[in-house]
Amino acid sequence: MIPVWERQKTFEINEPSHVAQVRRFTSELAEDAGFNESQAGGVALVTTELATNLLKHASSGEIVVRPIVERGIAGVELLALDKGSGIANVAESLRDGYSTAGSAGTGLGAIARLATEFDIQTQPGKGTAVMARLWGGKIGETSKDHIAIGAICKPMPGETRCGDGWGCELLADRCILVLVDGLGHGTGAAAAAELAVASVRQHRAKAPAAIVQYAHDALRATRGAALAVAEIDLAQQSLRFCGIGNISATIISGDSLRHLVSYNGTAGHEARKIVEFTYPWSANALLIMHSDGLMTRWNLQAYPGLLQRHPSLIAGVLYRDFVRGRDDVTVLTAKCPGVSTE
Ligand SMILES: [Mn+2]
Repeated sequence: MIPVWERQKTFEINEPSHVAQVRRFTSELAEDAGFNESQAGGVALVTTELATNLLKHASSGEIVVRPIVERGIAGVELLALDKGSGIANVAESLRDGYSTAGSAGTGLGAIARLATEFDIQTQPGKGTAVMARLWGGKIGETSKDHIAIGAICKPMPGETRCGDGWGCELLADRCILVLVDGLGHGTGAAAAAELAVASVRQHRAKAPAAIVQYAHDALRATRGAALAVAEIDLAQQSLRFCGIGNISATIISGDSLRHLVSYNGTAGHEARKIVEFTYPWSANALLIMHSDGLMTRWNLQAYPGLLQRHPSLIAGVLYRDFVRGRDDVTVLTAKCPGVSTE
C-alpha cells in the first residue's frame, strides 16, 4: 500500500497538454474518494480552471494534489502555485464574468463556488497560491477548537519513492504530528520513513518523548532517520515537542517566533538524548515543521497576510519559494482554522 504522503503528486503546468494530465490524476483521486458523478465533475472543472489560470496568468506554475480525510469523510485538495505577477484585485477576480486575460472569466469565481473550502494568497512580485478542497460528504462547520493541517511532501527529482514521511493523528483534545526524513533518499529512506510513521501511529496515546523512543527502537534495522514529534494539546494550550536530528520546527504567534529544540542524532542508531520540551500554544499560533529539503531562510513577514491563510496555503507558499530541489522535501503546518494569527 502506498503511504498517504506518497499519494500527493506535483504537476508542472507550462503547456496546454499538462492540463489533461493533472485532471486525469484528480479524477482518479475523486473516484478513490467515492465521489458521485456531480462531485467528480466539480473536481475535474476545478482542476481545469486552476491549470488553465496558471497558463493564462503566470505562463507556468505547479499544481499539487493530495487525497484528504477528515472524520471519515474523503476529499481532494488542490494547490495551484505560481510565481507570476499576482492578482491586483482578488475580490474582482472572484466575481464571475471578470477576467484580465480576455477569457470568459469564470475561472476563480467558479473555483471558489465549486470548492467546499477555498483560500487564496496573492502578492505583487511573488505570485499567487490558490487552495481548493472538495469533499465527498458534509464535513460540517470547522470548529475553532479543531486543528487544520497543511502538508507538502515530494520526492527528490529522479526518485519515485519519497524518503520523507509525515503523519497526523487527530485525537479528542490532542493532535500528534510527526515528520521524518529517512537518511539519504530512495527506497531505503522510504522504508525508514514508513516504519517511523507507523510506529508513531501505534504509540500515539503516549507522550512525545515516549513516542520518539519507540520509533528510535523500531528503526534499528533501518538506515535511520531524522524524526520529530509534536503534540498540540488544545485544552492545556501547550505544545510538547521531541526531536532527533535535523527536522526544523517553529511556532509563530503574532510577531513572536520560536524555534523548537531537537537534539543531534539519528533515530534508529544514535540518540544520546531523547528529551521533550513544552512550549505555549494558543488559538492563533501556527506550527511549521519541515525537512532539510526546504531552505531555512524563509521569513513569513515577507508575506503580509499569509499567517491568516489556511495552513495548506502556507505550506504551499513555503514550498514554492524555498524548496532546495536536490532532496526529498516535506513541509507540515498546523493551526486552528478560522482564527486570525495576526
Ligand atoms: Mn533530507
